[in-house]
Amino acid sequence: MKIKILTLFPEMFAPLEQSIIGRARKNGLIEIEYLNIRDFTTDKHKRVDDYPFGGGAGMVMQAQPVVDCIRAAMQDFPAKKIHMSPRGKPFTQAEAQRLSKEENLIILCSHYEGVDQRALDMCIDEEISMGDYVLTGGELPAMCLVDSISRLVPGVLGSSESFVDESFSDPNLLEYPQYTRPAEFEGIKVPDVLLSGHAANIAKWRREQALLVTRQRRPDLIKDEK
Ligand code: 4F9
Repeated sequence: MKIKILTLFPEMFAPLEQSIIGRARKNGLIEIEYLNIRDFTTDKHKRVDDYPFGGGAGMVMQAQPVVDCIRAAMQDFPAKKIHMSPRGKPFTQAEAQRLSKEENLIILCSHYEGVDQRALDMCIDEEISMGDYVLTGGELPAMCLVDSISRLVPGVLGSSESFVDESFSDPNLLEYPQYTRPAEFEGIKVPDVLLSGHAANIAKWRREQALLVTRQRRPDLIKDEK
């Protein structure tokens, strides 16, 4: 998979060089390229934003550098063009699954005060939100998007990191509690059933725990109990 990220702050993306995504990039499974939107401005002072028509707080990213940057990214690169925005469709694991099947992606990072709407109307296929809160920019949500999509690309996760197959684990439930050695830590013991070696009882316990924690914390995830 190849991803082009369009941003005013390419240095913010250092986390994607670490850990599992960093390894996937070294292995050539994931390719990430950055385009600095400022490099595309025709303004002699390199400005990329201006005051909003109609007044109001904040600055608006101008259409010209954004559109020219997206067009440059699109050269010989047929890709779905995504804008990170609180106005977008809420991101879910199902959306991550869908996008992980794309060969190419272009991700535009902007600032909430906004981008000139004409640039979005002309160039963007989808807007995606990472939650109902406002950030200083779309860079952190873009990193979440890249991370969640990349780990679903075949070969990115090693066998020990392997994601739980959606057909085995219920995507509508939160995870059951996990334990590892020692069997007793500061006087607190691991639940007996997990040490029993009885596979059916362990599966039943885990299912009950997953239901319990989901009912307590995220009842909205359990469709029939809403
Ligand atoms: C984008 C917040 C996606 C949540 C972009 C400011 C954003 C965001 N999800 N906030 N710019």
